[in-house]
Parts: sequence; C-alpha cells; structure tokens
Amino acid sequence: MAMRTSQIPSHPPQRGLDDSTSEKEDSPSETQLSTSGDPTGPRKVASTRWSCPTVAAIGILCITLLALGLGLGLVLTNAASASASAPASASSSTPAAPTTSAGSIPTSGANVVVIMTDDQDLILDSLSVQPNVRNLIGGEGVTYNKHYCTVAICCPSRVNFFTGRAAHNTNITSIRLPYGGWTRFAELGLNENYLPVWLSDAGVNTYYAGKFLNGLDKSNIATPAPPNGWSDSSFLVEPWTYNYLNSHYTNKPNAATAADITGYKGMHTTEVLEEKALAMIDDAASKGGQFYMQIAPEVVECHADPNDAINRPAKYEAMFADRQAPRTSNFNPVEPSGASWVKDLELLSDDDIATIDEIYRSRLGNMAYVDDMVGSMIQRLEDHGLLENTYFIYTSDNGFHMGQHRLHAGKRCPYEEDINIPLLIRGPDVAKGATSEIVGSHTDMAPTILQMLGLPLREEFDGQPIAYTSTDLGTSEKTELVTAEFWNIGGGTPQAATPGSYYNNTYKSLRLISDDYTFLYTVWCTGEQEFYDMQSDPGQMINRLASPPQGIAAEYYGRSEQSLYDRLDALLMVTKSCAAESCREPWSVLFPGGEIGTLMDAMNSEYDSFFANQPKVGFSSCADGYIVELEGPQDVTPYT
Ligand SMILES: [Ca+2]
Repeated sequence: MAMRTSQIPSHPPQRGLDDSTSEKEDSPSETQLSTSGDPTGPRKVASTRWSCPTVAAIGILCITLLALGLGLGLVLTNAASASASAPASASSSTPAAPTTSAGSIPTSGANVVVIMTDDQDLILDSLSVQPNVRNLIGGEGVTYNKHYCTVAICCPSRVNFFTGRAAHNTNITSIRLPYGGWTRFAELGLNENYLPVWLSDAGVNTYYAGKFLNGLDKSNIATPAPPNGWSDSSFLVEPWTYNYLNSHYTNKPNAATAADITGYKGMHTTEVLEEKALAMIDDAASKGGQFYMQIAPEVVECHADPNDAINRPAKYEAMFADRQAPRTSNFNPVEPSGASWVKDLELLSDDDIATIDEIYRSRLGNMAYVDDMVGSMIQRLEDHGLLENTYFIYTSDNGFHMGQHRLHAGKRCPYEEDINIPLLIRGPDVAKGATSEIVGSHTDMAPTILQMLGLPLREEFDGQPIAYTSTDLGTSEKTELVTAEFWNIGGGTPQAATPGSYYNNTYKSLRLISDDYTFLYTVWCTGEQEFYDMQSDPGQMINRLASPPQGIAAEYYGRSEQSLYDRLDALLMVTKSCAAESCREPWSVLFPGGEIGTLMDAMNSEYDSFFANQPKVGFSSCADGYIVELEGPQDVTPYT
C-alpha cells in the first residue's frame, strides 16, 4: 500500500495562474519542468527519458481527439434488482437516512468514495499496473467484468453516471457546445438536479476533486453558476486540465475568479490530487456524518505529447519501457473490419504503431500514480477508522482502443475496448474477493450509490442498483442488456498518418450478454448494421450484417439469423428511446403482458411475424447531436 506522510490542505496556498501553458488543452507548451513528486512511493523512480518517434503525429492525434465528438453508448441492463442489505455498522456520529424505495435498507450511515479515471480501459491490461486497485479494492470486494459506459466519451458518460439517466434523456451527448459540456449541463438545469445535489439535500457531506465536465474553463468556472452540490471541491480547470505537470485546480468552493485557481507547476497532477483527496478525507472525518467523495484523476487521456516534459508521467516514465500495447486478435487486422468510417481505415504504419506504444507506456505510467493515490486514500480512511464503513468504488468514464480495427488511440466507438470499463467495489457488506459477470452500466451507478447511502431511489432513473452483496450477487436477476449510443463527429480516433475528423459516427448499439450468448448489434446513421457473435468472434471481426455478409451463416437456437436480428432490432428500438421504467424493463414494452423477459424467450417461432413487422431502428441523417426527428421511428407495436 502506498503511504504518504506529507500533507497539504485541500486548498493550499495560491501559486498563481501559469499562462505559459498553451490555451489548447491538447497542445501544451514545451516548457521544461523539474518534478517535485514524492519519490517515496512503492515504485522505482524513473531515470530514462522518453523517446518519441512521431511527435508531430501525436500532436495531430490529440488535436483531433479533442475535436468534435458526439456519441452515445447507451447501456441498458436489468442487471441487479438487488435489494441490498444494510451496511455492517454505522458510525455513531452519522445520522439515520431514509429508507430506499425498495424498502430494504432501514438506514445507512455508510460513506461512498468514487475514483473515476479518464479513458481507462479494462481490456488492454491497464489494471496490470495497479496492484492497490486490484488487491485493496478487488481483493476486498467485487471485480465486475461486464460493466459498461453508455457513451464512450467523457462528458456524456459522466453526466450519465451523475444522473442515472441515458444520454438521450439528459440530452448531454457531446463534450462541447452546442450538445454538451459544462455550460450546456448548467443551461439544461442539470446543475440543480444531479447526484451531489440530492446527497447534500439529504445531509450528506459531498466532496469532489479532479476533472469534472469538459468545458469547465478558467473563463466560466462560475458561469452560469458554479458546479452545484459540493460541500468542498477542487476542480481541474481548462486549459490546463491535461497538463500533467502544470495542472490548475480551483482552490475554494464556488470558485469564481482567477484568484480562486491555483497552479501546480512541476508537480504531477495526480500527486496534487492525492493530497487534496487526503485532506478531504481528514475534513470528512472531522465533520462526522455521512460523506460522498468523488476523485477524478486526469491521467489516462491521450492528450499528451510524450516529447513534452509538461505531459510526461515523470517518475514512472521508464518503469514500463518494455511494455507495448497488447496485440489483440483485432489489432491492426490485415482485413479491414467494422462499419461506417472504421471499415475504410488504412492499415496502421510502423510509425503509427510506435506512437500507439508510446501512448500506451505513458498511460501505464500515469495509472501508476493513480494506484499510489488509491493506496494512500484507503490507508487514510483506515487511520480515521472510516474504512470499515465506506464503500470504495473504482471506475473510469469510458474505455479506450489502441490499434484495434486499425483504429489509432482513442474511443467513441461501440466496440468492446471502448465501452467495457473497470468497476471494482469494496465496502461494508460487499462480497469479498468476488468476480462478477453481472451486466451493468454507468446508468446504474447513481441508483447504486443512493442505495449504499440508504437514500431513496428516484423515479426518473433509467438504471437500477447493481448487486454487490454476496446474497444479491448470487440471486440477482441478471441480464443481458447494455445499450450504447453515440452522436457523430470524429470517431475520436484519427490516424496519425491521415489526420482529420471522422463523421458518420452516430450509432445505436445493443450489447447482449448471458451464459448462452454474447452479441453486439449496431445500427449506424449511415444505415449500415453490424452483428458480432462474440462467443466465436470475441474481437468483433466478422460482421454478419456487412454487405455481403462476412463469415459463415449460423443458426441460433434452431432459428434463422434473420429471426435473431428481428428480435435484436426490436429490443434496440425500445432501448434507444426508453425512459425510466421502459429502460429498466425493456421487454415489457414489447410484451406488456409479461410473456417475454429474455432474448431466449423471444426466440420462440410464434413471435416471428410480430418481430418481423416492428418498425426498424434507423436514421434519416447523421446529426451532430440528439435530434429526435432524425432518429427514425420511436415506438414499437406492443404484443397483444
Ligand atoms: Ca474520458
């Protein structure tokens, strides 16, 4: 476990703004800095400088990554109808909380800490460099193998997490105006109606430090209002959010002016964040009562130019010098794969692959800092006697691909690398050392957190609590569904050799997982469709709905492929437009009488014509955001 003895307050003395950093978050200056990171962590101090074969390419890559980007991955699940039990014990100083809507938790004096990293993959081995995450959270709790983001990009995914609602319901579908970002979030009234507001209204102390929503800039940190609902906060502020060694954070709650922003030139952003998190834990301990704390490191985004000292993982830069991005079965395939713009990508060049490997090593180095922070935070909770009664959740906002399907480093796609993300939970009544295949998504996280805190669930939730107790993990009516959505621009994965934004990246995806099947079905705004049977094709390389179809025709449960596709499309028709109960129980929209609850049930031939005659998922054009008039039919015809 990483230990730190030094302490700084959550709002240390002002060091002043440093505008030597580029105004563009993706193209920082090349100012050379010395590091002041604590070298006493569990890892060796790096001494070898990074080399970069394709610096220019990375710069272009990062610019394009930042660009445009609307996408939504909508994950639907009925994963856990968990009616969790009460945490083991409540601090004597904590107030009683109301019962949940499920009525199964009388009170909870528990606390919740969430670590949400940026762009951390599950599939490409990022957790391999995080022993504290694996052992102190996973080893003491549950590791979820089938947790998904619903929108494979920062702001929409974070809003999904904060609200428990699908992006097509929050209408935050981009990282930037006019369809997303911080100011859009505030303008839509979400700043008054999201998780920390509900918690603070219930008397829970709330803390936030790190990257918040895209677009929280030095010019608008209080425009139209400061981020609401946090008892204490320290937000990373653009344009320095991605400057690992020149981060700037707000230094007081309700920060409004330049004087309320502090720069940390020469100190790694996660070491700054770690000190803030520890100070917040101290504050929460001194105040007593329940608390919620969300710490959001900015370390694994791909905005860094690895030749730029300001953006290097400093002391860990050489620790992973022998690592390269995993050469998965779908890495830079000889035959193109995917749909829309993805299938037209050229093979990655040797320079492209060298760039991907450099980025990969940078990511690992930065994730090691996060792992140190996790160890320190858990130790500090233990020091205060709070660990036993605190849920500790580790996750990411979205996944990441690195060379899969010929894609450069990036996200925004419906493929597994982009949407399947880490989720590990430990806590008072959480199963210990368990691994779960329960399907869940970030839509379920706000409900899960409310349940952990013993607070009522909300009617508007599109998700529901994820199972985490031993009992609920064993009995949860697990399914099946994750829906991913995305709205246009970019793909976010420009090729270094052919920079540019990729349009036609609007899609609706349905990810279905059970003991019997594992499928991905996607409808693109171009009209293209994709279907991957991931039992035989885990890398999603054989698109049976390509034209002409790839691979060999198969039967599913004695039925034709088309009969399966008719079911998948009808289900996606429901989930792409669902809200509240229809998201939580999508089959009931098709079968109000309750005849069908799973895909297996629905394969019965007696329903063939019912499914074949449903309106089909489609788009009339590839829009930049959620414009419902362009998204084809909205309603299915219920079975009678
Ligand atoms: Ca992200």
